[in-house]
Parts: sequence; structure tokens; C-alpha cells
Amino acid sequence: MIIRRIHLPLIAALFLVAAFATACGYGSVPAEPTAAADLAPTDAPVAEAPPAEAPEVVIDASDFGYSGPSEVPAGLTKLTMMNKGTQMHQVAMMQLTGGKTYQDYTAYAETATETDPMPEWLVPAGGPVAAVPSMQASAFVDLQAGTYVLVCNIPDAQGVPHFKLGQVGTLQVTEAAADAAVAAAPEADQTIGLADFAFNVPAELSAGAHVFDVTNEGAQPHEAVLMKLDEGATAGDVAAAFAPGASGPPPAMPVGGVAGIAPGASQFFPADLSPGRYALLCFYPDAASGKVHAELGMMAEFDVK
Ligand SMILES: [Cu+2]
Repeated sequence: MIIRRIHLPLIAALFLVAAFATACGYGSVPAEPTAAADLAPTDAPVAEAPPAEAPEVVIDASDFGYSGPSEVPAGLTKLTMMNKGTQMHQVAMMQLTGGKTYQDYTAYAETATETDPMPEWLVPAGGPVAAVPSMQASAFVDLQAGTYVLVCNIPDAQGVPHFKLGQVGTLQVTEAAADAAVAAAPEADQTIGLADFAFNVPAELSAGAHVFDVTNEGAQPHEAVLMKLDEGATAGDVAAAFAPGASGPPPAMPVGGVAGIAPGASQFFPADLSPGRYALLCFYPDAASGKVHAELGMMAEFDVK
């Protein structure tokens, strides 16, 4: 969850990307309608049944709001955002702790400035980091019981972040039933380590479908924005395109990732990668300087062959 000004040029650039995005050449999975019946948690297991697959919870993003369940049980959940709007959107989850309420959040969000530190009671809890219109993005989130706000930090063409236009949702995560199936973690074939301020990633990957296990090994919250680079572009070019005052879309397309997660937390995300060069960037603001982590060197590149 980043609502500081310094984050907005980046997201504004991502928004411009959305305008250039086409279905072909983009690595995400096209959004498809999902019947409500498909969203129900899996049934409780019978004896000797294999571990259940994580239930999928689908949240539709629009201009400017969310539509989805208001309450879900705790446990590992595939959180999928379907972008049914005309702008790029995200679902950045934040848990309200310390007895704080949705009203406390809205009061904070209305008055927060770029130099305000993130309040301790607002705990980043990941989620799908970005999808362009008509596409979807997923993250596997081990939901803990509690109250969450869902926020889109992506701004409109005037630079107004979508949450200021009403794109804020709430999600109540209830304690799972005692006999509820325990979902098995997805089988990740790749890991991404998030450090202060670097990514630990493989130098090369094979093309095709992957599941990434993202773990925050640092002392600050971090996010992972996975982008396919345009021919000849570098992660540094992408970061530069997101610097304050920069104009024009970044030379890359977002293809997956997870929104900010707290130190020690892990989340998974699926991504189907076509051959090319990819970049990982973190645009979470540094707690001390307010600079986005990419400016502090938190970016990496790898090839997909
Ligand atoms: Cu970071």
C-alpha cells in the first residue's frame, strides 16, 4: 500500500502502459467470467484425501470500485482480480490492526501526505499487484482472520489515485471452521527473495507457466512487480520512467507479482512467461527517505528462454 506522491509517477506510467496494452504479447492470462458457484471454498476432505487446492476468491475491479465477497474464511486463498474496468487496477491488501476500523483508514487516507510514515496499524498483506483492462492477476495469500482494506493506488489520467475515487474495499476474514480443509501451498518452481534492497532471483528461467514463491527477507515491507522488458530496455530504464516528473510509458509490461508484504511474509503468484528479458522492481517507499526501493537499487533482471 503506497499512497505517497513518490509512488504516483510510477503508477501513472503503468496506467499509460495500460493504454498501450494489447492481448497479444502480454504475459497475463485473459480474464474469463467466473460463475459464483466456482468461488465457493473446496469441500472438507474425506479421509485420506489429498490436500485441498486453495480456494479461489475473485474480486472484480472496475472504474472505480471492487465487487466481490465481503467475508471469506481464513486460510491459503488464491486471490484473483479480474480487471473489468478501462484502466489498470490492483488489489493491495492491508490488515487493520490495533483495533482500528475502516473509518480510521479513510481518515488516514484523506489526510496522509507524502512524508507521513505508514502507520503501524496498517499492515501490508500483499495481493495481486497489477492487471491491465480485460486481464486478470492472482496471488496466493495465506489469509489470517481479521479486517482488511483493499486499495487501488493506481491513479487516473489526472494523477488522482483510484482509492481517492472510491476504489477501496473491505474484506472480513473469519476464523476457518475447525473441520475446514487445509489447502496445500501451490507447488512453486521458483523463488524470489526480497531484501533491503535487492531481489534474489535466478539468472535465467524457461519459458512457460511458473509459480513464484516470494518471501520478504528484509526489514521493510517490499513488493515484487514483474515486468517483461521491451527489446533493449533495462530495469533501470523502467525505474527512470517511473521517476517523479518522467513522462511516457515505461519500456516494459507488468506480468505478475505481489503487492507489498510485511517482513517475514511469503506469498505465491503464477505467471506464464514468454521468451524475453524481464525485470523485477520494488516501488515500496523507504521508511526513512521516502524514496522508492527501486531508487535504492531494488531491481533485478533475468532472461526467459
Ligand atoms: Cu522493497
